[in-house]
Amino acid sequence: MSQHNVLFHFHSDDTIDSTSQGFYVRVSGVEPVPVEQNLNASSGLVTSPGYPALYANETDYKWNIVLLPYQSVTLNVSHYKSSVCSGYERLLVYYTDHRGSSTYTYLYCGRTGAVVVSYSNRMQLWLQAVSEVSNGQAFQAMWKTECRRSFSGASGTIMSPDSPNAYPTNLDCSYLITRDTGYYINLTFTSFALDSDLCNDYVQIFDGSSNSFPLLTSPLCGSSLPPVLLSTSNSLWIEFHSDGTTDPSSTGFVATYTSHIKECKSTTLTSINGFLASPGYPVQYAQFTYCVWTITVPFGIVELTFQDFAVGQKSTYDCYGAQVRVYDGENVDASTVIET
Ligand SMILES: [Ca+2]
Repeated sequence: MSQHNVLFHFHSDDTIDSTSQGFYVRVSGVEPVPVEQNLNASSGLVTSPGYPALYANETDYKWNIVLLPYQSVTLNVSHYKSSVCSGYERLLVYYTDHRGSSTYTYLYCGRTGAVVVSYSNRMQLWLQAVSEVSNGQAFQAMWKTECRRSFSGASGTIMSPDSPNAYPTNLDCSYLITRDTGYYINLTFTSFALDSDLCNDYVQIFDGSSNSFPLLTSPLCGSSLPPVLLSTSNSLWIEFHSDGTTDPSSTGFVATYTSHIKECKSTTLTSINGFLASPGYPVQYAQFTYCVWTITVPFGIVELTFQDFAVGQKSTYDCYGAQVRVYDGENVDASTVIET
C-alpha cells in the first residue's frame, strides 16, 4: 500500500460453495520503505518531493551525500516548513562533527536558515513523514563541498588530497587539530613534494585554531622536508593551496602529529636582570619538554647572553631533536623570530 488508508470491499452473490470458509486478514500499520537517493556531485540542491508544495505522503525520503575522501559537506537549509509542530515530522541531518563523532540535528516546525557542516565526506538528510497528523512539510537545501578536515585525537596523520598521488589543481584545503587545554602539538612532515613553481602551491601553518592566528613558520613550498613544528597552545590550523597546474611528480605532503602535556608552566620574568635555564639544568631536559618564557624589562631593551648551550642538532637549514626560538616581542609569529 502507498497510503495510510485502504478501502476493503467484500461481496458475495447467490451461490455459495460448501468449501468457501471466508477469509481472515491480519491488518497492521507499518512504516513504508524510505525512498533513497545517492548524491555525489560537489554541489547541488535538495528539495522535498513536489517542492514548494507541502509533501504529505507517508513515505520517508533519504538523501545520501557521499563525496571524495578529502571533501567535507556544508549544507544550507534555506527553507523548511511544516503544517504542524508534531515533533515526529522533521528533516533529520546526520553528519560528522569537528571532533570526528557522528551526530545529527533536525529541522521541524518553521525553523529555517540552518547551516550544517560535516567534517567528513558524508551527510545524510532524512525526511521523516507522518501524514496522518499533518498536511505535510516542505524544504529546500543547498550543499557544497570544501576541502577540510578536523582532528582531535592524541595523534594523527594529515595528508594532501589524493596522496600518495599528485594533488588536484585549484585546492584550498584546511586542517584543524584541536587538543585539550594544557597540551601542545608536535607536527612532523614525513613527505613533502609540492610544485617547484615559486611558491604558487604552498602549505601555511597557523599557531592557533584559525588563520587569524600568527603563522608558525613562513609558507612551506618546494620539495625540502620542513622542520618539526610545535604549537604554542592546544590547536593548529593548516592550509594547503594549489594553483591551476600540478606537476605529476608533486605528491603533496604527509604529516603526522602528536600531542603532549606541557612540562613547564609559562613563566613571566619582569626584573631588570636574571637567569633562565632549561628544566633540570644542568641535567638533561626530558623528552617533549615545552616551555615559554616572556621577558619584560622595566626600561630599555632586552639583551640575552647564552652562557651554556647544548640543545638538539642542526642540519644545513633546520634544527631537529630540540630547539630554542627567540621572538622579538611577546607574541609568537614567524615574522618576529630573532634566532632559532
Ligand atoms: Ca601548481
